[in-house]
Amino acid sequence: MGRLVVVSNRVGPLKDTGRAGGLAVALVDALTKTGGIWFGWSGEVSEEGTFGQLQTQKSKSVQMVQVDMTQADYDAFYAGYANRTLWPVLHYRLDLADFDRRFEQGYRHVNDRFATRLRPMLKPDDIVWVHDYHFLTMASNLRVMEVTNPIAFFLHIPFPAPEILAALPNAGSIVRAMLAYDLIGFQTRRDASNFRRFVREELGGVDLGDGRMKVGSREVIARAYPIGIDAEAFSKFAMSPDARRNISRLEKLLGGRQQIIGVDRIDYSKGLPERFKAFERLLEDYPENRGRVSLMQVAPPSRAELDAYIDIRRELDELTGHVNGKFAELDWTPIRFMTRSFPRRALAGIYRASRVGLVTPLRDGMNLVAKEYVAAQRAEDPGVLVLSRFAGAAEEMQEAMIVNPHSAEEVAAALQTAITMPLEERRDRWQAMFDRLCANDAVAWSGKIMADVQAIKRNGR
Ligand code: GDG
Repeated sequence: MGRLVVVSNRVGPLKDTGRAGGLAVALVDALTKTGGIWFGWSGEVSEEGTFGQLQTQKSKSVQMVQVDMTQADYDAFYAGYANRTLWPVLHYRLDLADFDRRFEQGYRHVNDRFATRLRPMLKPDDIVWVHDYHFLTMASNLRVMEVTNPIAFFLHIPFPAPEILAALPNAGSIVRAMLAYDLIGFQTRRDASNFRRFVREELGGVDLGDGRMKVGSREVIARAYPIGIDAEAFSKFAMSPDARRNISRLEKLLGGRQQIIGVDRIDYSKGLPERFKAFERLLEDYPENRGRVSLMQVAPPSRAELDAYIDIRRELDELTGHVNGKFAELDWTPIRFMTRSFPRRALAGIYRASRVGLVTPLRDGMNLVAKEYVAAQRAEDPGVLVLSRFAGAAEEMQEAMIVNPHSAEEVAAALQTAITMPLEERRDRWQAMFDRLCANDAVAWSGKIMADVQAIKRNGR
């Protein structure tokens, strides 16, 4: 069996430092099975950029290879096309998208440069697996360089309905370039079917069934492979000494009151202002919760240099002040909004100490927080997950309280149901979700994708 070569914008960590997310854990697991390379951007900007030296680091059979980019690449490819164009469009936010042709040129250039640097590292038997919206067009560059290895792709964020994607200039050309991949994986059945519909309607492709598409002589697989977490490990995190320390600090602070927890990077896709308003509605419509139920929002800043992110941060500060000013009591603060991050074990403890997990993105590829919240609960006394219908996770987690995040009334009513839910119902709902999380964990996820690519390799392309 050949090696695995993973490409993603950011690389690592190779060792589980307790900071690694499920994705890193799953990829390292897949990489160590066959040995291989994990290639991506170093996170550094330099004058040589992608022409500079490759930075390598090895741990057993896995090699991490990173390369810089120039400031111009960073501006056009990363801050530009990836974050100002593709991220909003793929999250259905045409109103926030910036269509600047220099961004698209920079994006195509960086995809080509990364392919050029990867090419000499590839061996004939390798399987290549590229991740996410930063590298939609990379396989087409590799094919021009006569790479015939099987190349798989996984999109971590949503693939929008064709009606939305059609607004992206040159959408047809970008999706056509994606057909150079042999297998294209999506988070949900809906995303995969949106992609296949685009290929049918805009590129004249033919649906062969079972996720297989034919466009001209080219055949690709476009299926859903919902990403999982390392559920068992996360559940153990929640019982670790670090987690327990945080649980007892929180329990002391709460003094028998209940806590709703939200954990999200600050991003407009996560529906944070809507969430704060829904919590305000809970206190308005169900006044018995005043002084008794609080919302804790952990929100590490991300992409803080972009205007849309500065605006949302300001709005959240204002909403927090407004709700707290209106409802706070001597010994109770309704919203605790923390723009910082916690170590993963501490986070697991915070989830476990919270009666409700509130996950209300307006659009989300999957949302791992929903899964982590469930994995961290106590089997004998679990909390309740309130989950947006627009998170990919909703396809697999129907036992959660599924809500429309745009409706403050609906979210407030679901919160009220969650807060007052009898133990038996909480247990039933939790058990079904937890069992599924363990069966479809991160390792199973990468295993399925690898098995399908191996099959392509065996059958010849
Ligand atoms: C993209 C897609 C898809 C958050 N705060 C802290 C912290 N986190 C961790 C969470 C979770 C991760 O960050 C966030 O993952 P999400 O899935 O919720 O969201 P994105 O970052 O937008 O991820 C998403 C995902 O890719 C995977 O395919 O599910 O839809 O948008 O693991 O725990 N971690 C620590 N401290 C924090 O304060 N340590």
